[in-house]
Amino acid sequence: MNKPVIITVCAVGAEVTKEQTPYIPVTPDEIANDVFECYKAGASIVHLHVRDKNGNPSQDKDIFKEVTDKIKAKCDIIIQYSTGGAVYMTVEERIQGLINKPDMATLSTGSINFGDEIFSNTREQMIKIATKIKENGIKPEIEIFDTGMIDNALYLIKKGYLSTPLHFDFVTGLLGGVRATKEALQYMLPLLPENSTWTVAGIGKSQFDIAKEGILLGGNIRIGMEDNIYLEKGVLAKSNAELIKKAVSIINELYPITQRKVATVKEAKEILGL
Ligand code: KMH
Ligand code: ZN
Repeated sequence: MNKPVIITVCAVGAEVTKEQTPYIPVTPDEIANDVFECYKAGASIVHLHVRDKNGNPSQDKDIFKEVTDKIKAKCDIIIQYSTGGAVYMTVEERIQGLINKPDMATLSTGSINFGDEIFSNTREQMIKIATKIKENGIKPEIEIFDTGMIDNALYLIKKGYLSTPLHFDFVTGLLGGVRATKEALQYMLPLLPENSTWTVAGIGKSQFDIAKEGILLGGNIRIGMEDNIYLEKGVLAKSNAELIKKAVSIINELYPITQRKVATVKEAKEILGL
């Protein structure tokens, strides 16, 4: 059998509001319950953002701890903290939760337009985040929003801020970033360092189409309301678990071609060297 497909659920994010979809989980209990349903459906990693009492994006280490504890009380899903946070946050704010030593944490290796704002990751900011990730013994996931960000990651490896083997996440389909196409993946994959593992995410309507390409190309997938709130055109997903179930059905439909099943947490840990 070929390598199983790791499903990451990006359940919350920083941008989606209850006005856009009433189904976005924002309280610690809403997040933990939805993540648990996603785990039961087949997700083995949760890419985690948290919200404050008003539902606004937060990187507060105590809220991260509360949500992490609630999830861990229910299941052993791999916990990955966002260090991206929201566009207006300082790097210090973005990395404070890493003291909780989650299994994984993101590192975006470059700046990019994000809506009307800039998601800022200057060289100095990247080095600060990479250093904090390393100090806490956390496995990084390198977020690639555009092709040149791969070269920034290679630079950080060369300078010793990152160690291989690395796990990458291609966040495709953001306006101004790399397109959510098979051709874009085929361009980027040979640029990764040897022995890298990778996931693909698609923003908005590209989510399931690019996931399919990722599965066929041997990669892993990120699915969830941070990136896409629709189950299908015009139909809001009522939970992240609904989106995960749809992803699982795609993996199963492709099985005759790929011989790839949905990865368990144990398999995901082996693949990622956790
Ligand atoms: N919310 C975006 C500005 C990450 O989680 O590491 C950044 C983001 C990336 O979501
Ligand atoms: Zn995120």
